[in-house]
Amino acid sequence: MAIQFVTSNEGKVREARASLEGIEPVEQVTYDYTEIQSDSLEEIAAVGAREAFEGLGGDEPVLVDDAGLFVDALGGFPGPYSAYVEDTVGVERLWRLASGEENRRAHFRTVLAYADEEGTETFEGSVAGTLVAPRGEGGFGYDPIFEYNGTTMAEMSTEEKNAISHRGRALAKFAEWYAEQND
Ligand code: ITT
Repeated sequence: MAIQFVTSNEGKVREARASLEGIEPVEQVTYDYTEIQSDSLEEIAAVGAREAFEGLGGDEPVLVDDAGLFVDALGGFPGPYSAYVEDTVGVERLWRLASGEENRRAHFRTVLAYADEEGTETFEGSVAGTLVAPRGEGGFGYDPIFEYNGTTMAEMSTEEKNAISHRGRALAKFAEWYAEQND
């Protein structure tokens, strides 16, 4: 059965397809679930996944991904507000803000929530890196300013990014759990 990935973000879908290839097909679905105001990505994703599962008819499993970039020197900002900050301030200006800080450490974190008739499960992944001036044409969102081991995520292929990224790690945990369920 295909998994309905409820997201407006094609980059997330590309990464999920690459990671879950041979396990389950991934269909991109748009459904405007409520993004509750919370500091917890787990809670935002789990509530969204359950609402989307029911709203879409309640017969096909759904996946929701709530992610954020957390900048150490800015107290974890933009965190759960990363999408809003990307749309308003933009990636380049967030970099300029961070470039004034001595500590340029940041991490990405994502929570995948899977909902089906049995319930809701969440899978977390994170990766630490350094903020740099934008480089690279690949990836999406904050990838051009996020460097891991000397390479920005926008300079990586989807497979390279999945091998080390927050989402790749969460998808790998999900795939392992999913395989056990369907044994
Ligand atoms: P959906 O909610 O429709 O899934 P979105 O892009 O709004 O799509 P989020 O609410 O999870 O997703 O927002 C996360 C923000 O962080 C958004 O600005 C993304 O571009 C960015 N982001 C998420 N994952 C990322 C990644 O792997 N690399 C770079 N930026 C990422």
